Amino acid sequence: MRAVPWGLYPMTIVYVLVAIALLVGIYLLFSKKSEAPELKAAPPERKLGARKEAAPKRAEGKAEKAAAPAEAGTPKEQAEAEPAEQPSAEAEIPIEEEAPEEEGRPSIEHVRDIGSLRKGLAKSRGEEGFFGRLKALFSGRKEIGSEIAEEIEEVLLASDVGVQTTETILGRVRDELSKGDLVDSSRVWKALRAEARQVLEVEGEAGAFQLRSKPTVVLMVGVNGAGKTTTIGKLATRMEAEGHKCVLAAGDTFRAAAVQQLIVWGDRVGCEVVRGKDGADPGSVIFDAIKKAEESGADVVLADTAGRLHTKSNLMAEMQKVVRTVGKAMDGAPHEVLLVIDATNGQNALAQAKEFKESLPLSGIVLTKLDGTAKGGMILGICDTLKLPVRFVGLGERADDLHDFSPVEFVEALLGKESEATAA
Ligand SMILES: Nc1nc2c(ncn2[C@@H]2O[C@H](COP(=O)(O)OP(=O)(O)OP(=O)(O)O)[C@@H](O)[C@H]2O)c(=O)[nH]1
Ligand SMILES: [Mg+2]
Repeated sequence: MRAVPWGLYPMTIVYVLVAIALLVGIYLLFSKKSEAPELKAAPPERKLGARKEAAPKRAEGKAEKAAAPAEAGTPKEQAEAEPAEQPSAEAEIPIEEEAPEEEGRPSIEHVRDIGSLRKGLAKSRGEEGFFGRLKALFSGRKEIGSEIAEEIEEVLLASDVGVQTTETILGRVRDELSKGDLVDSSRVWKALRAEARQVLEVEGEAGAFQLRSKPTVVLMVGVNGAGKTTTIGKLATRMEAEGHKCVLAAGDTFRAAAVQQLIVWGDRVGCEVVRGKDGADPGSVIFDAIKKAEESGADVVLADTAGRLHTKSNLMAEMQKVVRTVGKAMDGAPHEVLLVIDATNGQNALAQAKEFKESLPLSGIVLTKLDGTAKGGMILGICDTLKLPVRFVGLGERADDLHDFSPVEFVEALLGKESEATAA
């Protein structure tokens, strides 16, 4: 074996080191570039956040404080909450082609939102749930025949969608099926989704309300246990974090515990709670809250009401009286009357909702506890029957478990793309 000249060893080492340094440099350059777009992504605009730029400095401190109730969960809750910070693989599915063009590309926040919506709808998306059962009908079938209409009907009815709404939705599906003996299953699935979206696009202002007056007076109504007080707490948390000053009105004067529950939320969020004596007239408590909000320059009054009365008087008559009194406190108030419906109550909830709609000037629905039901499809029946827009959906008990409702996003989260891949 020939010996290598002694002088060549140092040169070889130098060449190798230079090559390694070059490779490391190129790697660092490329990894920096790929991070850049994420840092530039702008936060989404929200109706309630419209005045965010003008928010006073105190909002920053409040934002941290307001976030506290969400973080103060059990270790299990905290562990579950952490992944929400990072978009999951599932959450990366963008709003697909059905989104109206003017909405443009969803921002990173937006996509994440669908991920958390989907997470909240886990029961409905599970095997035994609304979406899971529908998905199973299409699974592994590239082409399907007219028999699927009956199978879809069965799932819709079992999910409390209601007879009439089920028929409406099936109309378009049947049109698609009538195009041949065997039809491309993805076309049928698309027809189903499109119809679901149409049912949810009720006339009126969907999603979060505008702060159209100072203060904007929001009345929360609904049967006992529906989630009125909790929704007020969630809304106050969010609005204070966005820099909007809230006043809470303890209009459920029939139960001391109800007032206490609102005070706890007020303390957590850091906003004033106006209360009356036990058994006080609820209208007068809300009247006082509006006056206080006017004096202090608050942006919004969130008024709680009773869901059940101990007296013999009728709840609807009492609520009508409250609406009249609120109108006397401020012209144009209440600006929003939101009916809170418990999604786990099924057809029963629908019957109660009809009664509220007949008696009160409702401006929208808050559908709570969607996380607790496998029958997420019931939202279709609610919208179709009441013809009222859904403004928010509740997907848990924590302060940040309230989502602005958007028909496009909701259909994506409930009947999302994942399923089309199976159907195709
Ligand atoms: N899982 C889940 N629970 C919720 C949601 N919203 C409210 N809750 C729970 O439902 C229960 C009743 O909520 P409340 O806010 O007290 O209901 P309410 O309408 O004010 O009831 P009354 O004051 O009795 O009329 C509470 O235990 C809440 O934590 C939700 O979106 N998901
Ligand atoms: Mg309550």
